[in-house]
Amino acid sequence: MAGSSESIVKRYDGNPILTKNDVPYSVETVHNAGVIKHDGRYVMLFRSHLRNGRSIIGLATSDDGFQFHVHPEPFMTPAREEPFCLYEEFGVEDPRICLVEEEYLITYSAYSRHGVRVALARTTDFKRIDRIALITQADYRNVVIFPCRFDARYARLDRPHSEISPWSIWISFSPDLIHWGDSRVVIKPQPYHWDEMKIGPGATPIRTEKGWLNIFHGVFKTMDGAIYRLGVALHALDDPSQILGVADQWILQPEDPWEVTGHVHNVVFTCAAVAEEDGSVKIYWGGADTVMCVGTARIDDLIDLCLNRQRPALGN
Ligand code: BMA
Repeated sequence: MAGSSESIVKRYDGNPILTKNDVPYSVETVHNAGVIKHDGRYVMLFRSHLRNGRSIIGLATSDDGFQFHVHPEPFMTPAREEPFCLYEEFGVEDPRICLVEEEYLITYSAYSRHGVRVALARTTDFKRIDRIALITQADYRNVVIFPCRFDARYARLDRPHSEISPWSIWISFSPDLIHWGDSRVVIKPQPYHWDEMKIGPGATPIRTEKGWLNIFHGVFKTMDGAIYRLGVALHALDDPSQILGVADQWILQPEDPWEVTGHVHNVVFTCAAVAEEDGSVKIYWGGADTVMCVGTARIDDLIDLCLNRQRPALGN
């Protein structure tokens, strides 16, 4: 296993892999992208701020997962039809992609004067997109759907906002992708720990022999603002509400200049990781809410951290 947190995720030499200069329409940022393999190519759905401060989602494709080419038109802009129109007025953000039974499900944050909700859309070809439903009420973000059902039910990790507890990772289930419930909290921030302020689901969970790998973000508040880092947890294969381990240490923190400085300083934030056949995983993250970056890790190293260098999932 790798010897230190620095070497757990190896940054790609060509970072940042996508910036606003690569986008053929006018945007101010490129970040927090969902990525998945489709027909042997990598498809990326990335968030961009417009000059009015609101976000849209663009599409880029790649043969190798490192060099992406942006599609000439945005992929998703705020809906014009109800009920989505009312809740996407302030923009669409942070898409996650999951392949479930031959359909790509896309969850994203829908912002409006009524708060932030999570919406669900589907596509089979990344050309035509159909919005399915708004799947949370207000004050939820960061929904990642598992790529299979559990006893016929879909499962997702989600992150409700709370006044009386640091924001935590929950799990919910659904018979039809639209109605969600049977919710329970599964991982909480730890006091005086790198994720003390809040945590949230990041990449779509990855199936491994030992369990579901959940790469999430955690936030620590400092006198100089918040620092967003990435951590990792392992959920039981047959029942993802059971946590097998949460790694005590972070696996990635802002270090490169474009992670430390940008639209929001000191942020690495993930919405995607792609497992490869050679036992590696490509982890994609937004740097400082401004650019897209990628790095690779060994899946076995991440599992080892979860199982052998743990902190409590819920307690102190
Ligand atoms: C979170 C979200 C993310 C963003 C992060 C850092 O609350 O808004 O989209 O990347 O803050 O600014």
